[in-house]
Amino acid sequence: MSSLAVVGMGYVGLPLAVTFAESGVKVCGLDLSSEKMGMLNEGESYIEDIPTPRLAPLVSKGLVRGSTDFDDLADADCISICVPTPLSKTRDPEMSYVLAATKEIAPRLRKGQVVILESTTYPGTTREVILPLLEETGLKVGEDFFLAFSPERVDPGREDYTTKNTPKVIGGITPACVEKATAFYCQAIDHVVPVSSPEVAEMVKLLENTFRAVNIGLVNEVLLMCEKLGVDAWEVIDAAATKPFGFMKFTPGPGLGGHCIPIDPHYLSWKLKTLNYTARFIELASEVNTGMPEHWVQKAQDLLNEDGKAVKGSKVLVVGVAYKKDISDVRESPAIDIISLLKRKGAQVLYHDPHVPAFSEHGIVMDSVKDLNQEVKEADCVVIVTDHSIYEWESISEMSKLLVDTRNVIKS
Ligand code: SAJ
Repeated sequence: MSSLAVVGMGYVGLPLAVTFAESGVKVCGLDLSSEKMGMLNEGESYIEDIPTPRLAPLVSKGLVRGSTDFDDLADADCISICVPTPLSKTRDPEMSYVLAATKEIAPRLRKGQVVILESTTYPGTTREVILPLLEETGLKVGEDFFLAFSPERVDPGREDYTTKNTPKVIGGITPACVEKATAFYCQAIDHVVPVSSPEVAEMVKLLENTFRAVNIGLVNEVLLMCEKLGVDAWEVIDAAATKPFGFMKFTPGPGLGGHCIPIDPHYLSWKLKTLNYTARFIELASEVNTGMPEHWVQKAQDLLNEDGKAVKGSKVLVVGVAYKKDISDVRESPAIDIISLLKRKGAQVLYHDPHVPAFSEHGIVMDSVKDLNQEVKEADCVVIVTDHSIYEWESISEMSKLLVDTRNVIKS
């Protein structure tokens, strides 16, 4: 029976741990949060994608356990690093979590172990950052230990594609590294895709997410162009999507949210800047996407103005603050930017979100209003940001005087 240690038991680490445990691999999850590891050891999940009834039996069978003691790393045949790679305040890669994890691994590294970095990062990280720290131990990569990169492809809230059935790309420092990492991952993951180097694997993930960011930026600009043309952008996009080949549908919206799409492409553009190259599509898409909250706030201002009202002093209700439908995550949510902009203009801003009872982000602390219908009726303007399935849009459209529909959920 092989064993896995997962460093960083968040929205990537916990599903990875559960997937391996369900295939019979014994898993020890390492995390700085004693609270989360305590919940885990009680068989209680803290990640929406992993319901407690799925986790609990694995914990009671001893196939998954949580720990905050990094000495537990020494027992594992394979160590997967699934820690955050956010952007710093100056929008540069924030590598402190990856460095801290690697520094916990290095002194405990033993012969035969496989180390796999899963955190999204810039091409070169595995070879230039992780490898030197691990070889300081005197152990030799490809002989004494094995090192690879394998990008996570978790899509929060999705049920059809899971950690188990989503193809997993793996790039190793040496051929033996790929072989060992692939052999380990094949125990639990249906389709493993070996590539020639960690740099290729690192770049694969950044292409995937840059592809989304750039195409979302494109459709957001299509919205802005169609407004100038007096054409319904969603009708254009829906009709274009009837093309059975050569087109992939993306939809305009409030802007880019989540801890991946708004962030990951900047890891690539940062790396290219160090090589004196400007990743123009990434920068341009970011400019369009980050400008969308302002666009929708201007819409609200114009509607209020037509109603003879200033934004200042008006009651504006934001409906839905999670960064995408039917989840509770508000990280990088454009709704927070919209709320912040409205507050700065002096509006009295309220929000409703059945998945987000309260939030504290970027200095804004708010609770969701309880009675949506009542608040819609009383609001001077309603701004729809997140299109949760739970909402009855027709009733909201009937009750609200002024409506800004960033998701086009109220079919006009
Ligand atoms: N969005 C649009 N228009 C679109 C699609 C998305 O405005 O047509 C917005 C969403 O509302 C959201 C943001 O962009 O705010 C990101 O959307 P997303 O669907 O990419 O959602 P994520 O970031 O939770 O998940 C993505 C994964 N998404 C899909 O594959 C559909 C995938 O890119 C990665 O596996 C994952 O990030 C990751 O972890 O990198």
